[in-house]
Amino acid sequence: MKNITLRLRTGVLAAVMACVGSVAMATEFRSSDIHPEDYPTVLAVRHMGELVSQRTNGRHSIKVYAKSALGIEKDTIEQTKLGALAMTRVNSSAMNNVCQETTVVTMPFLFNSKEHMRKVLDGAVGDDILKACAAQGFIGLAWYDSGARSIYTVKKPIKTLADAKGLKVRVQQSDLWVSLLEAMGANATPMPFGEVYTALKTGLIDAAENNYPSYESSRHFEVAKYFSKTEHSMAPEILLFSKKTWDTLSPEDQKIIREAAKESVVYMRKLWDEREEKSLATVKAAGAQIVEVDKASFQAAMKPVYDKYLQDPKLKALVARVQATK
Ligand code: GTR
Repeated sequence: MKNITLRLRTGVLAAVMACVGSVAMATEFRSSDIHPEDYPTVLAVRHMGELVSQRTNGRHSIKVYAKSALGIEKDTIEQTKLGALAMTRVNSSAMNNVCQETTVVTMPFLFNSKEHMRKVLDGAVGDDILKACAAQGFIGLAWYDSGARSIYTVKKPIKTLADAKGLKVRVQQSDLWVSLLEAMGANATPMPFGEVYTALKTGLIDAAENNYPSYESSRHFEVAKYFSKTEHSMAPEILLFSKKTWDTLSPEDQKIIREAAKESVVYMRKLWDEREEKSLATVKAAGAQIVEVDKASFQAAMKPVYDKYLQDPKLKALVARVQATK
């Protein structure tokens, strides 16, 4: 009798344990983004989530919180590091001060074209930079496109480097970005993305810089209508997973997540190319002026930025590898 009770108890306990085990393993990973629901980065992580759900039979899923619902990029990076948040999609620039190697892909006029950028990010250099972030608590899953960034102004268009002198330009919260705008002779003002519209409108800043989709979706074009094609950086987007959370997952699940992230890149690029065209048409129709600039003068001014950052042999080697990628 005693034996039977014991066996029964053990059986019940085993069933409960199995149940608890599977509950603990079924996870909804929260992922943050500052962009609106229809932005390519948001849609791409959603797509990735569908792949993860299918391939784990619903054991894992991803819930994307768009529109800064979980905070500004600097904060979501911190939360991801702590494991309070499983994933975050941010611009590589927001990681510059956290994982130094990301500075490389943010460097001014580094990529010759969209094709060059994609080739570098898809190759060993892209992978090595993603891997380097593990030391800071991040699993770099993928790079997404972010086009070329250009300066847009409220009062008058920028055509040459001299026009940038003394302008108060909002930059992302990254030391590299401060150096970059300072090298242009501008006054760099770091500030979160969500504050830029009002800052432009109230005259706190004279200018900001971004790609067409962000210029359009943020409606900055309403307050800064001169979009000068400086195309000074192609700093890509980065998709990060919390290493703390990652380390609790099985190797099989890690593989599924990695592969789904890589596949979402293909999906994202298609959306991105379409969105760039659509955004350009939207801002033009709304009266934005797209201005050609003397790009060479901007490019020449970037020497101090390279001199400063390439003092670090690690960064210097990575930049050389990017430049050697044809
Ligand atoms: C966008 C980018 C965001 C953010 C923003 C900014 O292009 O997608 O992640 O970095 O620019 O300027 O803050």
